[in-house]
Amino acid sequence: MSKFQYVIAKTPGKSYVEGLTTSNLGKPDYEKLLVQHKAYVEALKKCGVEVTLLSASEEFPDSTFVEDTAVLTSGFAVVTNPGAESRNGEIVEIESALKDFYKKFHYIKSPGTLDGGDILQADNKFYIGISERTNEEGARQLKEILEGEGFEATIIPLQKFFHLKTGIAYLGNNKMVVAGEFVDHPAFESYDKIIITNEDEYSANCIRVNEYVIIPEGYSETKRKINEAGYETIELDMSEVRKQDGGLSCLSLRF
Ligand code: CIR
Repeated sequence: MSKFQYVIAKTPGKSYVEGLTTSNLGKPDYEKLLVQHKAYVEALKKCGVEVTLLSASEEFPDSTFVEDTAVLTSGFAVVTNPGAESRNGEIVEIESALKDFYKKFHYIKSPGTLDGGDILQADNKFYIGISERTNEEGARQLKEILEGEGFEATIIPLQKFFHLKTGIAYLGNNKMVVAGEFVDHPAFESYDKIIITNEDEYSANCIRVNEYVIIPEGYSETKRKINEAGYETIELDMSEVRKQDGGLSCLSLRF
């Protein structure tokens, strides 16, 4: 797995509490969220990356979830076309921030829609989820872009998960963290699977960043399994992020 050098994250605005959610976990506490977001940025720095922290945008309540706006590789960036109307304009700022790092851009175009949360990279392979946010046309466009750039791409229609990466994470060394519908999914048969139980499902959204795997706090079984697989973990309290259907991967673009 290639080493990440850079991360883009974005401070949540006060409007975050009015963002999209299906969680039924109640209104987020904004002050608590800021503390959690700060800890997230600090954890990434500990992993050895340089963090570009964009300032808050009140007009886009969900814009702290920067992952959904782009798909990044070492050689090019794909600016997505986020599937939620209220989030679509988030790509303008992200494209401009990415111009400091990338020369080559591709774009997902309407009627295709695609959220970065539906995209998982495992070495030279990409998995593209079709979800409420990513439609068939968006998935097809991304597959064509990736194959044109020499990657493999497999499209995976989701059954229950919100985004593909809600239930799966790649740790490198052929190790795949899987939950729910991905545990027995034929597409992931060839990986060494770290299986997350239904009750710990939220912790399947974890991120390997260089020498560490960042996991949500409160999942001792997941921590044990990932430690046993040979990774050092950093645990973060994600309570206020979870209330808006977010997880660890959603809060950053890593490249
Ligand atoms: C949304 O509904 O778009 C946000 N409230 C949560 C986005 C989470 N993003 C992700 O899983 N990649």
